[in-house]
Amino acid sequence: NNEEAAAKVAAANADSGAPTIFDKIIAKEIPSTIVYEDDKVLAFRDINPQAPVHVVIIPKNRDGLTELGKAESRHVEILGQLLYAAKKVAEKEGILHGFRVVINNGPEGCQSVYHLHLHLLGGRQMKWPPG
Ligand code: IU
Repeated sequence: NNEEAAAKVAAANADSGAPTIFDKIIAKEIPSTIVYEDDKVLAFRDINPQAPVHVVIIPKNRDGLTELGKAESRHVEILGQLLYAAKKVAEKEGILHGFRVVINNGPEGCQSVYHLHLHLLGGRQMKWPPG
């Protein structure tokens, strides 16, 4: 039935701790359109954009941060750096007047890649509540 199918999909998408495709994007083994990069943070255009501006912002070193729900005190600095990078990218993209930052967490939060990432969305009128 539908519930079983949904549970299977959620389980398949749960945090396994395995390396993700984002490591290959960081290593530039897979091409991506990078919009911002520094020592700690990489930001690239989402391959399946949900808004005219849709940028994925990630720590270069996952360091156990597969999802926000796994955050520990050692991650506080990188968490701040990711948010500050979101502001810098929003500025660069010309959407400082209105944008949204999203973190999907876990199967029920619709997380599909288990390397913590921020979605920066903008360039259109956002709606509330999100789906
Ligand atoms: P999510 O919050 O885990 O669902 O977000 C993962 C995002 O990564 C999603 O929006 C994908 O379109 C995006 N993405 C990507 O940009 N490049 C890739 O190679 C893969 C996913 I896999």
